[in-house]
Amino acid sequence: DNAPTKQRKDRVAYYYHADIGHYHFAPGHPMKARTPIIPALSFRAMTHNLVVNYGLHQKMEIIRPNPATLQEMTKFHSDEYIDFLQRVTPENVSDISKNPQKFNVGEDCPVFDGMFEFSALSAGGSLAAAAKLNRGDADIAINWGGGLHHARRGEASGFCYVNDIVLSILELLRVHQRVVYIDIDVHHGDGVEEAFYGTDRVMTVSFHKYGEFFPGSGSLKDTGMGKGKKYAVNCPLRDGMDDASYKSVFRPIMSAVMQFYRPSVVVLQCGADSLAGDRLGCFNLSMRGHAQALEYMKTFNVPILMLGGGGYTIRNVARTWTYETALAVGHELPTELPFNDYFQYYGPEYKLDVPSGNMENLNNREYLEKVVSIILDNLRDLPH
Ligand code: ZLS
Ligand code: ZN
Repeated sequence: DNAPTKQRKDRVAYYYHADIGHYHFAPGHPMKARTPIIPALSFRAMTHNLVVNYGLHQKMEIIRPNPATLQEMTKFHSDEYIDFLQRVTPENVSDISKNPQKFNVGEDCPVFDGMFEFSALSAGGSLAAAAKLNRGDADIAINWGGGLHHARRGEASGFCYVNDIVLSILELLRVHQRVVYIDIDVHHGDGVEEAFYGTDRVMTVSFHKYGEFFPGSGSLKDTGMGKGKKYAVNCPLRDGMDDASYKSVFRPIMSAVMQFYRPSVVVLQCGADSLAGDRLGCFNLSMRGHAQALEYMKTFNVPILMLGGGGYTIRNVARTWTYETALAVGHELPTELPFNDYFQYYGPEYKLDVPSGNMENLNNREYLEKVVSIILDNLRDLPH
């Protein structure tokens, strides 16, 4: 069974709470409709429904997480901010805080009913998943309700209120000396990078669209500071990244990270807004191109915490995360979609695959080679 060519059979723990699929951000907000902007709702439920109808629940342990407690959230967030999140409602937002702008709630991060409960469930799932890996009780733990990488210590940002990723990495650091964080959402993983910018115990690696795009950070030159210098990696990309281009940057960079840094656990944020046809994204990845990140990281035989993130063409998010769940358990899926509660959303093809589109790729080979070579030079300087 140890033959290197053979895929290891992983023990997978999958965290899902039925409530996570059913929050509505704000009336009049486009995401309350069938095509949510904010990844809080239907597509978590849609993914889970597809996972179950493919029979994947029989191949892994399904666990219903508890909401994260205030004490757990304040391991990263400030007391004042968590207190605000817990108490604020759409009705009292103007009374409760003289200055709600202080916590950056507003257009991108509306105060909606259940906002705190939603965030607590998202964080509770990621925390429980991290603890499961810490105990050695699973090889891969999945929380599609997590991955909210923009939330900061004292404020909300980019549809994210509580940073479940930072919290779960803090949990992993109780047992693991070195943690690698990989972010394949189309947006820069700024909140996680910032939290660990000054430490060498977490290496953050983000692949994202850079240039006139939210949140604006994540340039090649941002590599960490103090003890954390060289332990933040940013791969800035242009519109139209296709599968081959993505692979040509992801593999050499992650190979060097794993070789030089030698982490004992990997956290993979699987934001699906890097797929072709995403409503907010601008990349051109197919489902299989997106999943090659996980496929490649599995070959290192290190435990993996898989998290969700963005994704705004919901039928494609559900397809891709279901496929990645199957990849985690090592089970091949028929491309014909099984009947499920959301079947009509998958027409007219009713197939599993998300194909790439025909958009122009603004990342030419020279550009990508240059980016990779600068990143590899930085990594070679690490103490080893
Ligand atoms: O990574 O670009 C921005 C900031 C603005 C433009 C939008 N307005 C509303 C605020 C100011 C500069 N925000 C981004 C945030 C993207 C967050 C990605 C999260 C993640 O995928 C992880 C989960 C943005 N892009 C698009 C919108 N906001 C946006 C589009 C449409 C709407 C409706 C609801 C709200 C206001 C009108 C909104 C936001
Ligand atoms: Zn995103």
